[in-house]
Amino acid sequence: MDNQSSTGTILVIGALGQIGSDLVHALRLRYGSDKVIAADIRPAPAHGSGPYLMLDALDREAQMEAVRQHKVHTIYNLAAILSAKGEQDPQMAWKINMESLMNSLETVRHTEAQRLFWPSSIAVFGPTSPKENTPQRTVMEPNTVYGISKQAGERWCEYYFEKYGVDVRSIRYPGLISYRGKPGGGTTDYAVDIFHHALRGEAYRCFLQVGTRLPMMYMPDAIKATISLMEAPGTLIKNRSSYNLSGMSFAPEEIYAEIKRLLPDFEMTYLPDFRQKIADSWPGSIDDSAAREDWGWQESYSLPEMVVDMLDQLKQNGAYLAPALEEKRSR
Ligand code: NAD
Ligand code: AKB
Repeated sequence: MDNQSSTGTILVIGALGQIGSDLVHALRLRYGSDKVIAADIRPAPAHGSGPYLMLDALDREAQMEAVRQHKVHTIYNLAAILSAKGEQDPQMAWKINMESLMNSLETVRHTEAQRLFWPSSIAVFGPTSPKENTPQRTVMEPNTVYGISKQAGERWCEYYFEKYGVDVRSIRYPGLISYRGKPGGGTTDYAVDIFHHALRGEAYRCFLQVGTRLPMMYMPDAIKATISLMEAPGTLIKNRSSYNLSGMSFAPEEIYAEIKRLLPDFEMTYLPDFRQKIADSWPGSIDDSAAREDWGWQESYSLPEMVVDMLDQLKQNGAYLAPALEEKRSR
């Protein structure tokens, strides 16, 4: 398991978000609850299952202190403002996305921490990038503040690896679909919202229009990719900016048809909003051959398999009965 099994702990910043909820769970199962410290700017959840720190990723000293005090060997920094929310306050999105990354890069550079995971996104691509099978290296002219921050972040990751030897690893996640955590203000959020509405017996109004095909991935695949990238020997990691990663691609009407196959009464209508323009600037599919070749990436879930599992999991834990996701987004 490489350095992941050494003494010390793992620090997950932004742990209460959509990815953090699943990642902390998976890391605790793998390495032990006491070895994984969840941290977020929000207070500890009522039913936490391991160590928790309230931490502002913009506070560099606090990040360094947490690493020293808890003998952290690996940081996963997930704190960010996503694409749709970012367009509502570009200055804030730039500040949080860039400063939290710089603080983690500097923390790993100047402390005993040995490794950093920082997620990028398909949002690094823009309207001038090839739309289908978008290559690992190609034209990248993102036109959202989120995409610009992710592209700049990738450059900084590579810079810190080349210049200071910081062992930073990254994935360009597609839109992620999960049953444990709820999405936090992205353009692909509809692909999670739709399940909650369908299970509550409500019609769903999709904010993207018919034909908007985007790269997506089921969260168990994203977690598997993340842990396998982080456990891979450094010699296999040939890319220190960020790896393209692909699971599936679909348009709203395709996921709707899969859900309707299992819940025949479910109905969906379309009312595109400002997120349509963001979605239109992103690829429809991704070439992830570098991740497959370098560290053996292989997805497990197709669209039909993901839909069956999402509905089963949400039914089992009753999560679809939670308040509407729109409430979270408007905070
Ligand atoms: P999210 O919005 O659900 O979670 C982000 C978490 O960061 C939240 O819990 C928030 O409270 C926390 N946070 C915000 N500011 C903070 C600060 N200053 N200090 C500490 N914590 C802070 O986001 P997510 O979907 O879990 O995404 C995590 C990362 O993965 C982000 O970098 C995002 O850009 C990237 N990503 C996500 C997706 C996706 O589909 N979810 C796709 C591509 C990339
Ligand atoms: C978003 O829609 O902003 C995210 C992403 C693809 O980065 N899900």
